[in-house]
Parts: sequence; C-alpha cells; structure tokens
Amino acid sequence: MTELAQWLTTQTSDQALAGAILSMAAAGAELAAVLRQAPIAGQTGLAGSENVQGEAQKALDVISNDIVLNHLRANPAISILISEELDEAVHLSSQGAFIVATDPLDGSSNLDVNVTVGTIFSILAKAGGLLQKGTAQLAAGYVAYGPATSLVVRVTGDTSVFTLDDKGAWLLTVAAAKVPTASGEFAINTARERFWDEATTGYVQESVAGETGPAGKRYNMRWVGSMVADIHRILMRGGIFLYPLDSETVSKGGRLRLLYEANPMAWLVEGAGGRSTTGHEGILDVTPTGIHQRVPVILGSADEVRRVEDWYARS
Ligand code: P6P
Repeated sequence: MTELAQWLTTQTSDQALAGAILSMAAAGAELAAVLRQAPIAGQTGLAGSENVQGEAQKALDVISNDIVLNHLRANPAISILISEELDEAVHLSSQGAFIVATDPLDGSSNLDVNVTVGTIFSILAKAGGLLQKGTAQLAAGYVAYGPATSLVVRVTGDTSVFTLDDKGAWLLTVAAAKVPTASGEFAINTARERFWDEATTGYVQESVAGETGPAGKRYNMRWVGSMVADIHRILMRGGIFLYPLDSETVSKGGRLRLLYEANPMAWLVEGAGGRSTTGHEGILDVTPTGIHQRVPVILGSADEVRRVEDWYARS
C-alpha cells in the first residue's frame, strides 16, 4: 500500500510543503497514542485554564497544542503557527515559508465519552500574511481519532485518506474521496431551532417533511457534536453539515472558526466534489478579518448545499 511520503511526491514538487504535511501527520500519530491512553493517565479532565474563545481548556487541549507545537518547531519550514488554543500567532522560524493554522483537538468535549475527535490543519504561504482567503490554501487536512486513526489530506488535487497502521505508517486507503452530489442525511444541532434564520428553518423543515414535502425523498439526521466526525462521514458517504449563523451566534459571526475549521474542511470537501457556503458566499472566498474569526458553515453534498443557498437567495 502507498505510504504518505510516497503519495506526496505525486501531489507536489515542493518538498518543504510535503515536509510540513508530514510534520502534522507525525503530530497526529503521536497524539493518537496519547488519546488511546488518556483515561488511564487521568488526562480527560479540565486544564483549569481558558482559551482565547473563553472556553474552558481540557488537559488534552493543552497537551495536543504542545504536541503540534513541538513537531512544527522542529521543522524550519514552518514560520508561523496559528492555533485555536493560542491567543496570538506564534513565530517559530524566520526562514520558514509556511503558516500552519490548526485546531489541535477539535471536539475535545467528546473525549470524556470516547467519541471521535480530531486535529484540523490548514497550510498557507507566509508571503500571503496571516489573513488569506481559503482559496489561497496550499494544503489542508485533519486527523480523525476514531475506531481507526485516519488522515484526510488534500494539496490541490484529490482529497485522499490514509490510515495509521500498527507500526506508525500512514497507508493510503482512499485515493480520491468523492462526496455524492445527492444525499438524504443532514447534520445540524436541532436543539438550536429557536435561534435559526428563515433559510435554515426552511431547509430543515423541507428535509424533515421527507417524501411528503418538496424534497420528495426521505431524510435522516446525524449530529455527533464533533466536526471532524461529522465531516468524515459526509466525505465518505455524503450529507450536509450546517452550523449556520443564528440569533445567538450572530454577534460573534458564527460558531466555528474560519482559518482552522471552516477553510480546511471546505478545501477537503470541495476537493472531493462537494460544495461549501456561509449562506451568502463560498467559505473559501471569505476575506478573513482576524485569526480567530468565526463564520457560518454549510458544506457537503452539492445538491443539498444548493438547496440551502436557494433558501438564502429567497429569504
Ligand atoms: P454544539 C466542538 O466543540 C465544535 O467546535 C465542533 O467540533 C462541533 O461540530 C460543534 O462545536 C458542536 O457544537 O453547539 O452542537 O455543541
């Protein structure tokens, strides 16, 4: 089976970029081993600190960020790290050509109940500065710590999936992920219905109406509460993920972060033939205003995303 380093030679001639991806993959492999033992090591509790978002940090949030930081600090090609767990961007190397934006442990509130979590990353050229559109990404990926440990990564071609074997090698298991254009599965936190806008309400009501409504087909609903888990399902079998702007999140611009959640996930999903939107523009077209900026996130099967866009166009 093809290993990650070999696959990277078919995706880019930039060995430093390949090396940056390998550094994130190595951090993911190290973190996978830590997570497997965390309940035994008593590391699933709170760290007693808050991140820049004002959210209580889990011990593993801090440990994950340290593991990523150590791997990136050891790679002179990485100039700057932007992390959900760090208030400011961290300068690592003056001669490095790349910026890495990461959520080191997304969905960490699920750790106590042993549900899949992940490390999400986006790689940008340092020359473009900290606030670049998602279309400027050089590569993006995530590590999903689930029944298997998966690395999903895209440079500018296919979105591919690697699985960590018992010797620590990343083996190619899906050469080109394809998000089915049509789907009968939506992912949204329906407990937030009272905050939704007209477009979200309209789309969900149409979907729930199933065969009896305008969608004319039956839908199912999934919501893990861990973006990496929900997006991986969508990449593998289709569906649509919605964390739209609502009356409670509008003051912050949304719930999920642009640079290290929305942009990398949109890069991966669009690389697999899916579609992404904030409701009003493609996620990758958003011009960032801050490294921790939040945006509405709607992405997945193209037909479903277009139905949501149609609702926004009408509302
Ligand atoms: P809610 C996890 O905290 C996260 O950032 C994403 O991984 C996940 O999709 C979302 O928040 C869950 O949000 O409001 O359902 O708890």
